[in-house]
Amino acid sequence: MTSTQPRSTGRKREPDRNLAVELVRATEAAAMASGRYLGRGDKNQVDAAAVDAMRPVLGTVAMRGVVVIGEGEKDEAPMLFNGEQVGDGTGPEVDIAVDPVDGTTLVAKALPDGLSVVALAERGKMFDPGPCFYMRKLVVPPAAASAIDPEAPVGEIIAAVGKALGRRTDDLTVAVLDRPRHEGLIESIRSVGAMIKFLPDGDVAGAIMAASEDTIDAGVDLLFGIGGTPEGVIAAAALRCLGGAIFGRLHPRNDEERAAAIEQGYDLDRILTTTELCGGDDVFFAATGVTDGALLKGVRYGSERISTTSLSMRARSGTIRFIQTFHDPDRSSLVPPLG
Ligand code: VTB
Repeated sequence: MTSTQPRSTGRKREPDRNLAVELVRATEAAAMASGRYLGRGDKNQVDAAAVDAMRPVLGTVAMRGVVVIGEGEKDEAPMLFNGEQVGDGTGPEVDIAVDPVDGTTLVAKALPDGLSVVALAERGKMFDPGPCFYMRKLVVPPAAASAIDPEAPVGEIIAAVGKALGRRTDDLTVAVLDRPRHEGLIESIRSVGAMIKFLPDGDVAGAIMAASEDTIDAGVDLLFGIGGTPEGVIAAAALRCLGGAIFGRLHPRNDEERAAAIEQGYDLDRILTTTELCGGDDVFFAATGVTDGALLKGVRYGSERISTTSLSMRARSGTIRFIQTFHDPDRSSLVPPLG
């Protein structure tokens, strides 16, 4: 006899507000503004347009947010800097991570998978990257999350993921940022017969593709390599919603950074798990495609409407939404005026 009972984990609650749906408006605005600079070769223009457009929309979201992953003090960015308070001053206290465009160079050069991204977690639950610019990352899909030893050699990890997915190693595709520092890693991947998808930039998109086995068919099965620590935290927020796992180890660029990290109490040998990078029950994630990619379609500027494609996800409910939106430039406040 088949059960007619809906599957339930017993964790359901009364329907409530899903901030991820509101956050999409912020990533849509950033995508529409920055997408105008497609192929113009200037990544700073891409970033500035995205930040300018995103910030006022975040101000309307019912949250008391503090930016913990922002534009950073490094370029003395006047907006969405670390520590800035965002939101309308009501609602939950949250940590907020923004990447107005992950892959500004992707947009400047019209390469795939440039995204605008925002993630929220409960206050104090996002990992603070401190001085640690890079992190060595491994991302695996849900079925492999508890089946691998992140300290094992690359070939063994790929084989374990294959086994967990019921797939042959040489049928798997590994996403890797295309950088000289990954030469050894690339050799190890090739030596076990797996395929490689090189990412010119943008390992948040790569992590989502790797973790989204049964939701987004992007042709990527795992991700390896050294990328930004902030992007690792943002990827962890996405994985809390999607399932799958990220394992990260801080990777200082030089002795000075190593010393600063140790001095500030970071353990450089420790493998950070998904929940250590982004904890708590309430995690929200939104992303909008700026350039066309395997994950999302880029912005289209039509004669009547501008269209955007976005991803909106929430960890507590596990809901994953793809949202296609048609914006009227004459009526929508999300559409920035043409400069
Ligand atoms: C990484 C990656 C990002 O830039 O931070 C990369 O995580 C920078 O690495 O997604 P390099 O120093 O090797 O360029 C991105 O690709 C885009 O911001």
